[in-house]
This record gives sequence, structure tokens and C-alpha cells, in this order.
Amino acid sequence: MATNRTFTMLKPDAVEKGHIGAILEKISASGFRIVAMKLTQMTNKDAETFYAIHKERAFFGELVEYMTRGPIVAAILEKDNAVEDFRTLIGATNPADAAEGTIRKLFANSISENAVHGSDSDENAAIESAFHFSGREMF
Ligand code: 3AN
Repeated sequence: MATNRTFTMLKPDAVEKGHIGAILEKISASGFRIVAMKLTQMTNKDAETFYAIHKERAFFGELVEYMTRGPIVAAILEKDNAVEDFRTLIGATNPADAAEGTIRKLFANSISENAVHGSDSDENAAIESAFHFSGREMF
């Protein structure tokens, strides 16, 4: 996978609140091209695998419950410096610390339900993209 790609999920809280369109508009306006996208729902096993790095954390159970409670939008995005630029666009993990104008500042309510995911490295972007999409779903 090219290193100018990142992976995102619009999480269940964002979908429940009807923010899909507004968030995608912000992503597009910020220069990201959508390479792959789908509405899907993670199973418990999916979420436990996707967030395995957090399995010892106190919030792991809550995180799995949240991420599986409803549909998400999964997408692969392309732009120069995609991983870093997308992390800047979404803002800090805790929306209380997120900069003005960031997606989490605009659409997230709390650190545990923070509206959107963005890969933290090129390596994880490739792993996370392959978790959700087959090659024929990427354009
Ligand atoms: P980010 O999504 O900014 O990369 P991570 O990878 O540290 O942040 O956390 C993954 C997800 O776990 C977050 N998006 C959030 O939903 C949840 N999370 C992280 N830290 C906490 C926390 N202290 N309490 C509750 N949930 C958390």
C-alpha cells in the first residue's frame, strides 16, 4: 500500500447523530480522495482484533461495546502525507483538547465516543485498510 493513504472510521456515535455527510464534506474539502468506502458494522471479534493493542486497558470492554453498537463508515483516504494530515484534521483523542475546527472538536462529545478514527502510522493504515477492504474494493 502506498504511504500516501490512511484509514478512517466514522464511528457509531457520528453515524447515529447523522453526521456522515458533514464529516465526509470536511474530509473532501481538506483534499483527501476517497479510495474505498462502506457502511458496515463490526462484530465483537472484529473490534477485539482491530483494537487488540488496547486489550489491557481499563476502557477496552467499553470500547468494544461502543464500536459494535451500530454501523460505522469505513474508508481509505489518499493525500500527500495522509496519516499525519488526517490526524491533524481529526484533532486530539479527547475532544476537550482538540483544536478549533477539527472533526472531533465539531462532532465528538467525549474521549470514549470521539466520532472518528484515523490511523497513527503508515504501517497501521495498511493493516487497518486490509482488515476492512479487499483489493477489488479499492479504487
Ligand atoms: P486515537 O483514536 O486518537 O488514535 P487511541 O488509539 O489511543 O486514540 O484510542 C482508540 C480509541 O479508544 C479512541 N478513539 C477512543 O474511542 C478510545 N479511548 C482512548 N482512550 C480512552 C480513554 N481514556 N477512555 C475511554 N476510551 C478511550
